[in-house]
Amino acid sequence: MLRYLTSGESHGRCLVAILEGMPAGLALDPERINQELRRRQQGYGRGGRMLLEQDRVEILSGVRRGKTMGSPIALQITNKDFSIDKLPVVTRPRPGHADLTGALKYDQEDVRTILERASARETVARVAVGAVCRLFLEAFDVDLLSHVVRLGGIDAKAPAIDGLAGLRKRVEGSPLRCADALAEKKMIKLIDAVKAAGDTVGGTIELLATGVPVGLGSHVHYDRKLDARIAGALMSIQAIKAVEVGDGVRVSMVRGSELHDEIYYSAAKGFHRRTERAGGFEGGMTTGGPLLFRLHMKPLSTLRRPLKSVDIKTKQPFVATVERSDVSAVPAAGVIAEAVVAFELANAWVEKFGGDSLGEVARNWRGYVQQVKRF
Ligand code: EPS
Repeated sequence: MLRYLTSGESHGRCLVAILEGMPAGLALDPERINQELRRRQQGYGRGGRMLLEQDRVEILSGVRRGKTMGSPIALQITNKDFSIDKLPVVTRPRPGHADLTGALKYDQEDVRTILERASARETVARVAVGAVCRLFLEAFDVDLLSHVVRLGGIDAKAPAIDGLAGLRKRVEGSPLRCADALAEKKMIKLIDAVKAAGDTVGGTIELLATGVPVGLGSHVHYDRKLDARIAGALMSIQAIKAVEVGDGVRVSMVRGSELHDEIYYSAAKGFHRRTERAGGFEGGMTTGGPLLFRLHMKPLSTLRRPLKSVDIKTKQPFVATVERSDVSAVPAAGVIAEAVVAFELANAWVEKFGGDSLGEVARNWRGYVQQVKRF
């Protein structure tokens, strides 16, 4: 089993993660982690903080001579904006943020105690963990990619691209991680307009994973269903309000005959489907097809345009004015989603194939792939 903890506040000294259970022998180049951290910082619509920070990881333990040791891996990313003790007391909770609810629950008169940890800056640590898991999955040719398919009311056309390599070319380097250049232009215009209005805007991200074999997760018990585990992990990303697997909400609107992926067999391909509407899951197990998730992100709750709220000390209404925020962090949420899915897949992989070293896991995986082929 893999597990991890994150620690750290938005304006604290640093963000920290400990990943436990990663098999020994995986080559771990810190630059690959830094690459993922950089991807998380990108995206049109982000605010001033991303100009300030240059997130870089320090690997504190669990790695010797560039390879994992099988021991817990401690990762640390230092905040340039380490100002938590100097920042003023906050008594004005933002609608939509954890501010008021957290202050009531934790009995805090200073909302800062809550918002510092609730901030999406915590995802720096999750992306670092996900980057390690991604390297592990790469050893088995598993690939993951997210792209933005909606921003505000603007939909991107589904790209007619076969495989993740083609999609990656279109998405990486695009300012909104969007494969539809025409829609992206409109999205950028929308972000500019929303920014001028002091407002924020959300969007939808599609996430794909390929190379996942049949049979990760299990139908036998609710907490082993991998689609549910991944959906839960995606829902835990700040500002995500809905997650779809495969055709998602559409399944309630069509007939069974229009939905289910029919099964075929040929000597060359073995068992296969010609459609992938199930998103790569049946019975909580991976089918061997590509995984598809869609995540819906709400507009961020730090906005310059005033929303009605009440000061928790004076109990007087006020209209908030906030200086620094992102107008949209939808592309970044996609990168974070890749990281959390990478962790869940790596965890399911270690559960299924076991092993304390990368070689042992690989041996078990190869044996299983042969077993499925013989079926
Ligand atoms: C973030 C850092 C934050 C925000 C954003 C995400 O920096 P700061 O609060 O100093 O401007 O840009 O945080 C939120 C969206 C939030 O709700 O707190 C980051 O590193 O991703």
